Amino acid sequence: MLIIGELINTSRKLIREAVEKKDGEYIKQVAKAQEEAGATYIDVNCGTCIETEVETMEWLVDNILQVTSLPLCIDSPNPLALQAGLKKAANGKLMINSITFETPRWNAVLPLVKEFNTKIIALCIDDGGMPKTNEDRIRIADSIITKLTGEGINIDDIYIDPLIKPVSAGQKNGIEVLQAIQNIMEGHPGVHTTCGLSNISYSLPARKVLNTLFMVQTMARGMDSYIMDPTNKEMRRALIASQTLLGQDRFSRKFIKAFREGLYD
Ligand code: THG
Repeated sequence: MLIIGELINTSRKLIREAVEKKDGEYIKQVAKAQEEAGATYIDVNCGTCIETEVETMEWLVDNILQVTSLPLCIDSPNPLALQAGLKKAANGKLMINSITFETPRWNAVLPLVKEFNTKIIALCIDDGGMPKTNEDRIRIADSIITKLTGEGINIDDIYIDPLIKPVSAGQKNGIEVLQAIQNIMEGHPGVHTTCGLSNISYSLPARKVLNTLFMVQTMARGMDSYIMDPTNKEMRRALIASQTLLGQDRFSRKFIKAFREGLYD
């Protein structure tokens, strides 16, 4: 299970303020907190800083590397920001978030995957845009996996993001993703799937409950990575218990350890 801590994102008010004030201490604190909570990667996203994305990415990466040895997941649609972040962070097995099957983005990001030998998150989007049906989603995923492996990218480095749409916008948006995960992972043994969890609950109340349960449901179909807040206790409780129930916890060791540490009190 690969947990990508999502908290260093300038769409969050406290991160935006820290960037504006050049408060590196706050960034370091959030990086450290995610590592201590069990994150395996730290996402870095400053996409809201449109004019200054490249410099902001460099500043964030510099600060994060001062307190953690976790590898980073550089999160931007902008190839220049990706390149700047990757250059600064060139240690460990880095991750790029993300490539799509849109021709210009594909052509700009694929060389970075090769140059920096990274893991790669691929969104199910092509030149026709976002998938309209679940068949579109599965077809785009198939094309991306075939093309990436054809380019010499190891299947173990590929993380397909099926793109989560809110259930409030379409009753079947949750169940379709579950079917897509199963289809994609069965069709391409060894490939990984990931997603951001907060879209599923957009515009509904009690969002954390919906996000947590959707994580558990997607895990049961094989999803093996999440872009999430690792410091959220309800989420961590559900994550570990679900791993135990799904045969991902030898001798229930993780569950017992978490219990002893008070996670279920
Ligand atoms: N897939 C991929 N990458 C992604 C996403 C995805 N990167 C960005 C995003 N989605 C995941 N990251 C975040 C980071 C922070 C928050 C949500 C998703 C967050 N949001 C607060 C909320 O929703 O309540 C609002 C901001 C605030 O706290 O002020 O914290 O899907 N590949």
